[in-house]
Amino acid sequence: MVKKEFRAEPFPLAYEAKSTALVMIDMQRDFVEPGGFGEALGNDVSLVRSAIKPCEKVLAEARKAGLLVIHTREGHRADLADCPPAKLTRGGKTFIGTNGPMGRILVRGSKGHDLIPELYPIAGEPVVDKPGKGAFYQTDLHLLLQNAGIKTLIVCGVTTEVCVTTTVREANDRGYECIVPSDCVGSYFPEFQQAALAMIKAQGAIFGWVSDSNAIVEGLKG
Ligand code: TIU
Repeated sequence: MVKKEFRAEPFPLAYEAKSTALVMIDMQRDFVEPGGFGEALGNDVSLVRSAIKPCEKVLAEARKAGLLVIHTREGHRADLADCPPAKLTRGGKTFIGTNGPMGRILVRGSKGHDLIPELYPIAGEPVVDKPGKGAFYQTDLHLLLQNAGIKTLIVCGVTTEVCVTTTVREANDRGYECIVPSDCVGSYFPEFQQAALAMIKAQGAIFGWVSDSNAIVEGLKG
């Protein structure tokens, strides 16, 4: 078995392609395009769009290397029965389920809930629908990863300090080694982006490793 590794901080991460998955978190129109949930919350979505191109690069290389690729989407049933009331009216306002330019915000089946065309899944790539911020909460993600013998996760997507970090923490507690390419994750708050990435790799990779798209591509080719 050829030992491979990703250049990363706080130290290189050894991995095997057969036990590594790329998890693309919530690259949905609702978070990266105008008129969706992200914008309804008062955010400037142009800030997270920088992650799209690096994600495309990593996704293409992961597919070439034969990695399992999993996409997630945050969203709810049409009747919102799976949306906690506290999430529905967060900040005293209701956005989820209301009509926006891309259909009902964060409701499964609406245009805004869909994944962006640049990173659209291809046949055979599982899409995991999640009602929360973490991708493991009330989903079958752990089961899919366990059945595929996955130990290492490359985690990309949006937003860094919300769904990406929540997922990395959930994954770390379940025994996965997570590596986050810093340019493949995006936040509406640059200072949160920086702090979230610093927290992941602190204390000898307390939650995981931080890298970048070039290092992931090099590592996958290596
Ligand atoms: N608001 C925000 O930054 N993020 C979310 O609500 N969801 C995800 O990060 N996917």
